[in-house]
Amino acid sequence: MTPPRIVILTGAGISRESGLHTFRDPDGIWARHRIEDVATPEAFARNPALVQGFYNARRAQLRDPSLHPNAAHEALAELDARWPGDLLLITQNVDNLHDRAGSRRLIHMHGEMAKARCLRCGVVSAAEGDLSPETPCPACGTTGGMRPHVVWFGEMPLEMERIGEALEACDLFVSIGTSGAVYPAAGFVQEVRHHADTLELNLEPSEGSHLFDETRHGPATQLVPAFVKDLLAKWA
Ligand code: BJW
Repeated sequence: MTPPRIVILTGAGISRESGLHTFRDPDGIWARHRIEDVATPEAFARNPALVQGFYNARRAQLRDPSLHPNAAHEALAELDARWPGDLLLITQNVDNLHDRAGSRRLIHMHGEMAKARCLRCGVVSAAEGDLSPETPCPACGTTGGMRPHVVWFGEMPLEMERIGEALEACDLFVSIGTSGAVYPAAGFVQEVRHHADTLELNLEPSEGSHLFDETRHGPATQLVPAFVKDLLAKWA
Protein backbone atom coordinates (compact mmCIF):
# COMPACT_ATOMS: atom_id res chain seq x y z
CA MET A 1 0.00 0.00 0.00
CA THR A 2 1.29 3.48 -0.80
CA PRO A 3 1.42 5.90 2.13
CA PRO A 4 -1.15 8.72 2.12
CA ARG A 5 -0.09 12.03 0.57
CA ILE A 6 -0.16 14.52 3.41
CA VAL A 7 -0.70 18.28 3.55
CA ILE A 8 -0.28 19.98 6.92
CA LEU A 9 -1.33 23.58 7.56
CA THR A 10 0.01 25.37 10.63
CA GLY A 11 -0.81 28.68 12.28
CA ALA A 12 0.32 30.80 15.19
CA GLY A 13 -0.96 28.30 17.79
CA ILE A 14 1.91 25.92 17.04
CA SER A 15 4.45 28.57 18.11
CA ARG A 16 2.53 29.71 21.23
CA GLU A 17 4.30 27.26 23.54
CA SER A 18 7.65 28.55 22.25
CA GLY A 19 6.63 31.94 23.64
CA LEU A 20 5.36 33.75 20.51
CA HIS A 21 1.91 35.34 20.67
CA THR A 22 -0.96 34.27 18.45
CA PHE A 23 -3.08 36.93 16.71
CA ARG A 24 -6.67 36.47 17.83
CA ASP A 25 -6.40 35.01 21.35
CA PRO A 26 -7.25 37.48 24.16
CA ASP A 27 -3.51 38.16 24.73
CA GLY A 28 -2.80 38.11 20.99
CA ILE A 29 -1.12 40.58 18.67
CA TRP A 30 -4.41 42.03 17.39
CA ALA A 31 -5.40 42.91 20.96
CA ARG A 32 -2.48 45.38 21.00
CA HIS A 33 -2.26 46.56 17.37
CA ARG A 34 -4.90 47.45 14.79
CA ILE A 35 -4.67 45.39 11.60
CA GLU A 36 -5.28 48.50 9.50
CA ASP A 37 -2.31 50.24 11.17
CA VAL A 38 0.31 47.52 10.68
CA ALA A 39 -0.76 44.71 8.35
CA THR A 40 -1.92 46.23 5.06
CA PRO A 41 0.02 47.73 2.13
CA GLU A 42 -1.92 50.97 2.72
CA ALA A 43 -0.61 51.11 6.31
CA PHE A 44 2.96 50.75 5.06
CA ALA A 45 2.47 53.49 2.46
CA ARG A 46 0.90 55.80 5.07
CA ASN A 47 3.30 55.22 7.97
CA PRO A 48 6.31 53.04 7.08
CA ALA A 49 8.09 53.85 10.36
CA LEU A 50 5.20 52.49 12.44
CA VAL A 51 5.00 49.29 10.39
CA GLN A 52 8.80 48.80 10.41
CA GLY A 53 8.77 49.31 14.19
CA PHE A 54 6.09 46.63 14.62
CA TYR A 55 8.11 44.12 12.60
CA ASN A 56 11.49 45.16 14.05
CA ALA A 57 10.16 44.32 17.52
CA ARG A 58 8.80 40.95 16.37
CA ARG A 59 12.03 40.22 14.47
CA ALA A 60 13.97 40.90 17.68
CA GLN A 61 11.95 38.11 19.33
CA LEU A 62 13.31 35.71 16.68
CA ARG A 63 16.86 36.65 17.71
CA ASP A 64 16.15 36.05 21.43
CA PRO A 65 18.40 33.15 22.50
CA SER A 66 15.58 31.77 24.66
CA LEU A 67 13.31 31.22 21.61
CA HIS A 68 13.35 27.60 20.42
CA PRO A 69 11.21 25.29 18.30
CA ASN A 70 8.95 23.26 20.59
CA ALA A 71 7.98 19.57 20.59
CA ALA A 72 5.30 20.18 17.94
CA HIS A 73 7.73 21.80 15.45
CA GLU A 74 10.21 19.01 16.16
CA ALA A 75 7.65 16.26 15.63
CA LEU A 76 6.68 17.73 12.22
CA ALA A 77 10.37 17.91 11.26
CA GLU A 78 10.77 14.25 12.21
CA LEU A 79 7.72 13.40 10.11
CA ASP A 80 9.24 15.29 7.16
CA ALA A 81 12.53 13.40 7.53
CA ARG A 82 10.96 9.95 7.87
CA TRP A 83 7.75 10.08 5.86
CA PRO A 84 8.14 7.76 2.84
CA GLY A 85 5.51 9.49 0.70
CA ASP A 86 4.48 12.95 -0.46
CA LEU A 87 4.26 15.56 2.27
CA LEU A 88 3.93 19.34 2.27
CA LEU A 89 3.97 21.56 5.35
CA ILE A 90 2.27 24.89 4.66
CA THR A 91 2.74 27.43 7.41
CA GLN A 92 0.95 30.74 7.78
CA ASN A 93 3.61 31.68 10.32
CA VAL A 94 6.24 34.27 9.52
CA ASP A 95 8.53 33.01 12.30
CA ASN A 96 11.35 30.58 11.49
CA LEU A 97 10.64 27.84 14.01
CA HIS A 98 9.69 25.14 11.47
CA ASP A 99 12.90 25.89 9.55
CA ARG A 100 14.97 25.77 12.72
CA ALA A 101 13.37 22.46 13.75
CA GLY A 102 14.49 21.01 10.38
CA SER A 103 11.33 20.88 8.23
CA ARG A 104 12.37 21.00 4.57
CA ARG A 105 9.20 20.34 2.55
CA LEU A 106 7.89 23.69 3.74
CA ILE A 107 6.07 26.69 2.28
CA HIS A 108 5.73 30.00 4.17
CA MET A 109 2.51 31.15 2.51
CA HIS A 110 2.43 34.46 4.46
CA GLY A 111 6.13 35.12 3.99
CA GLU A 112 9.03 35.25 6.43
CA MET A 113 9.80 37.94 8.96
CA ALA A 114 13.57 37.36 8.72
CA LYS A 115 13.53 38.40 5.07
CA ALA A 116 12.98 41.73 3.31
CA ARG A 117 11.75 42.53 -0.18
CA CYS A 118 12.92 45.52 -2.19
CA LEU A 119 10.02 47.45 -3.70
CA ARG A 120 12.39 48.86 -6.34
CA CYS A 121 13.96 45.65 -7.75
CA GLY A 122 11.81 42.90 -6.18
CA VAL A 123 14.75 40.93 -4.77
CA VAL A 124 14.11 39.08 -1.49
CA SER A 125 17.08 39.07 0.90
CA ALA A 126 17.90 37.99 4.45
CA ALA A 127 16.97 40.62 7.07
CA GLU A 128 17.74 39.50 10.57
CA GLY A 129 18.21 43.00 12.02
CA ASP A 130 16.06 46.12 12.02
CA LEU A 131 14.73 47.63 8.78
CA SER A 132 14.39 51.37 8.26
CA PRO A 133 14.02 53.80 5.35
CA GLU A 134 17.84 54.00 5.33
CA THR A 135 18.34 50.25 4.87
CA PRO A 136 19.93 49.68 1.44
CA CYS A 137 18.84 46.81 -0.77
CA PRO A 138 21.80 44.39 -1.02
CA ALA A 139 20.89 43.73 -4.68
CA CYS A 140 20.24 47.17 -6.21
CA GLY A 141 21.70 49.41 -3.49
CA THR A 142 18.75 51.80 -3.28
CA THR A 143 17.26 52.91 0.02
CA GLY A 144 13.66 53.56 1.04
CA GLY A 145 12.18 50.48 -0.60
CA MET A 146 12.91 47.65 1.83
CA ARG A 147 9.72 46.14 3.28
CA PRO A 148 9.17 43.06 5.45
CA HIS A 149 8.73 39.97 3.26
CA VAL A 150 5.31 39.20 4.75
CA VAL A 151 1.86 38.95 3.17
CA TRP A 152 -0.50 41.66 4.34
CA PHE A 153 -4.28 41.76 4.01
CA GLY A 154 -5.27 42.32 0.40
CA GLU A 155 -2.04 40.77 -0.93
CA MET A 156 -1.75 37.41 -2.65
CA PRO A 157 -0.26 34.67 -0.44
CA LEU A 158 2.90 33.00 -1.77
CA GLU A 159 3.22 29.82 -3.85
CA MET A 160 -0.55 29.40 -4.28
CA GLU A 161 -0.10 27.28 -7.43
CA ARG A 162 2.09 24.71 -5.67
CA ILE A 163 -0.29 24.75 -2.70
CA GLY A 164 -3.31 24.19 -4.96
CA GLU A 165 -1.66 21.18 -6.61
CA ALA A 166 -0.75 19.62 -3.26
CA LEU A 167 -4.28 20.15 -1.89
CA GLU A 168 -5.81 18.59 -4.99
CA ALA A 169 -3.57 15.52 -4.72
CA CYS A 170 -3.60 14.94 -0.97
CA ASP A 171 -5.21 12.04 0.92
CA LEU A 172 -4.82 13.52 4.42
CA PHE A 173 -5.11 17.18 5.43
CA VAL A 174 -4.15 18.25 8.94
CA SER A 175 -4.71 21.75 10.33
CA ILE A 176 -2.75 22.73 13.44
CA GLY A 177 -2.97 25.82 15.66
CA THR A 178 -4.97 28.10 13.40
CA SER A 179 -8.26 29.88 14.08
CA GLY A 180 -9.56 29.42 10.52
CA ALA A 181 -10.29 33.15 10.33
CA VAL A 182 -8.03 34.14 7.43
CA TYR A 183 -8.54 33.17 3.79
CA PRO A 184 -7.43 31.53 1.59
CA ALA A 185 -5.88 29.21 4.24
CA ALA A 186 -9.21 28.93 6.09
CA GLY A 187 -10.77 27.55 2.90
CA PHE A 188 -8.27 24.70 2.37
CA VAL A 189 -10.39 22.24 4.36
CA GLN A 190 -13.36 22.91 2.07
CA GLU A 191 -11.14 22.32 -0.99
CA VAL A 192 -10.01 18.88 0.21
CA ARG A 193 -12.83 17.46 2.33
CA HIS A 194 -14.49 15.54 -0.50
CA HIS A 195 -11.34 13.62 -1.48
CA ALA A 196 -9.13 13.60 1.66
CA ASP A 197 -9.37 12.71 5.34
CA THR A 198 -9.29 15.86 7.44
CA LEU A 199 -8.04 16.35 10.99
CA GLU A 200 -7.90 19.45 13.18
CA LEU A 201 -5.40 19.71 16.07
CA ASN A 202 -6.07 22.95 17.98
CA LEU A 203 -6.37 24.25 21.51
CA GLU A 204 -10.08 24.85 20.96
CA PRO A 205 -12.55 24.45 18.09
CA SER A 206 -11.60 26.74 15.19
CA GLU A 207 -14.13 28.64 13.10
CA GLY A 208 -14.14 25.74 10.63
CA SER A 209 -14.05 22.83 13.10
CA HIS A 210 -17.35 21.41 11.88
CA LEU A 211 -15.81 20.87 8.42
CA PHE A 212 -13.21 18.36 9.65
CA ASP A 213 -13.73 14.59 9.86
CA GLU A 214 -11.94 14.55 13.21
CA THR A 215 -10.94 17.22 15.72
CA ARG A 216 -8.64 16.85 18.72
CA HIS A 217 -8.39 19.74 21.15
CA GLY A 218 -5.41 20.52 23.39
CA PRO A 219 -1.94 22.07 23.30
CA ALA A 220 0.09 21.47 20.14
CA THR A 221 3.09 20.17 22.09
CA GLN A 222 0.94 17.25 23.25
CA LEU A 223 -1.31 16.62 20.25
CA VAL A 224 1.24 16.89 17.45
CA PRO A 225 3.94 14.50 18.77
CA ALA A 226 1.23 11.91 19.53
CA PHE A 227 -0.25 12.27 16.03
CA VAL A 228 3.19 11.94 14.39
CA LYS A 229 4.12 8.93 16.52
CA ASP A 230 0.94 7.07 15.50
CA LEU A 231 1.40 7.92 11.83
CA LEU A 232 5.05 6.83 11.73
CA ALA A 233 4.28 3.62 13.65
CA LYS A 234 1.73 2.73 10.99
CA TRP A 235 3.60 3.69 7.83
CA ALA A 236 7.32 4.37 8.25
C1 BJW B 1 -3.18 26.77 20.05
C2 BJW B 1 -2.32 26.96 21.08
C3 BJW B 1 -1.56 25.85 21.45
C4 BJW B 1 -3.30 28.80 20.82
N1 BJW B 1 -1.70 24.71 20.80
N2 BJW B 1 -3.33 25.62 19.41
C5 BJW B 1 -12.81 35.11 1.62
C6 BJW B 1 -13.77 35.44 2.54
C7 BJW B 1 -13.59 36.52 3.37
C8 BJW B 1 -12.44 37.31 3.30
C9 BJW B 1 -11.50 37.00 2.38
C10 BJW B 1 -11.69 35.91 1.56
N3 BJW B 1 -10.59 35.81 0.76
C11 BJW B 1 -9.74 36.81 1.07
C12 BJW B 1 -10.25 37.55 2.05
C13 BJW B 1 -9.58 38.73 2.65
C14 BJW B 1 -8.53 38.42 3.70
C15 BJW B 1 -9.21 37.69 4.86
O1 BJW B 1 -9.10 36.49 5.03
N4 BJW B 1 -9.83 38.42 5.74
C16 BJW B 1 -10.45 37.81 6.92
C17 BJW B 1 -10.16 38.65 8.13
C18 BJW B 1 -11.89 37.54 6.66
N5 BJW B 1 -7.41 37.65 3.19
C19 BJW B 1 -6.40 38.22 2.54
O2 BJW B 1 -6.37 39.43 2.33
C20 BJW B 1 -5.27 37.32 2.05
N6 BJW B 1 -5.03 37.52 0.67
C21 BJW B 1 -5.91 37.14 -0.27
O3 BJW B 1 -6.94 36.57 0.03
O4 BJW B 1 -5.53 37.39 -1.56
C22 BJW B 1 -6.47 37.15 -2.62
C23 BJW B 1 -6.62 35.71 -3.01
C24 BJW B 1 -7.74 35.34 -3.71
C25 BJW B 1 -7.92 34.02 -4.10
C26 BJW B 1 -6.96 33.07 -3.80
C27 BJW B 1 -5.84 33.45 -3.13
C28 BJW B 1 -5.69 34.76 -2.71
C29 BJW B 1 -3.96 37.64 2.77
C30 BJW B 1 -4.00 37.32 4.21
C31 BJW B 1 -2.71 37.78 4.89
C32 BJW B 1 -2.72 37.48 6.39
N7 BJW B 1 -1.60 38.11 6.99
C33 BJW B 1 -1.37 37.91 8.41
C34 BJW B 1 -0.19 38.83 8.82
C35 BJW B 1 1.11 38.26 8.23
C36 BJW B 1 2.29 38.97 8.73
C37 BJW B 1 2.41 39.00 10.25
O5 BJW B 1 2.52 37.95 10.91
O6 BJW B 1 2.41 40.09 10.79
O7 BJW B 1 -1.07 36.54 8.67
S1 BJW B 1 -2.80 38.22 9.44
C38 BJW B 1 -2.45 36.94 10.59
O8 BJW B 1 -3.54 35.97 10.55
C39 BJW B 1 -1.20 36.24 10.09
C40 BJW B 1 -1.56 34.80 10.28
O9 BJW B 1 -0.77 33.98 9.45
C41 BJW B 1 -3.03 34.76 9.97
C42 BJW B 1 -3.76 33.56 10.52
O10 BJW B 1 -3.75 33.57 11.91
P1 BJW B 1 -3.59 32.20 12.72
O11 BJW B 1 -2.26 31.63 12.45
O12 BJW B 1 -4.76 31.34 12.46
O13 BJW B 1 -3.58 32.75 14.23
P2 BJW B 1 -4.84 33.04 15.20
O14 BJW B 1 -4.34 33.86 16.32
O15 BJW B 1 -5.98 33.55 14.44
O16 BJW B 1 -5.25 31.59 15.73
C43 BJW B 1 -4.40 30.83 16.58
C44 BJW B 1 -5.10 29.55 16.95
O17 BJW B 1 -4.19 28.75 17.71
C45 BJW B 1 -6.35 29.75 17.83
O18 BJW B 1 -7.43 28.96 17.33
C46 BJW B 1 -5.92 29.24 19.20
O19 BJW B 1 -6.96 28.61 19.93
C47 BJW B 1 -4.87 28.23 18.82
N8 BJW B 1 -3.87 28.01 19.87
N9 BJW B 1 -2.46 28.31 21.55
C48 BJW B 1 -2.63 24.66 19.78
N10 BJW B 1 -0.69 25.96 22.49
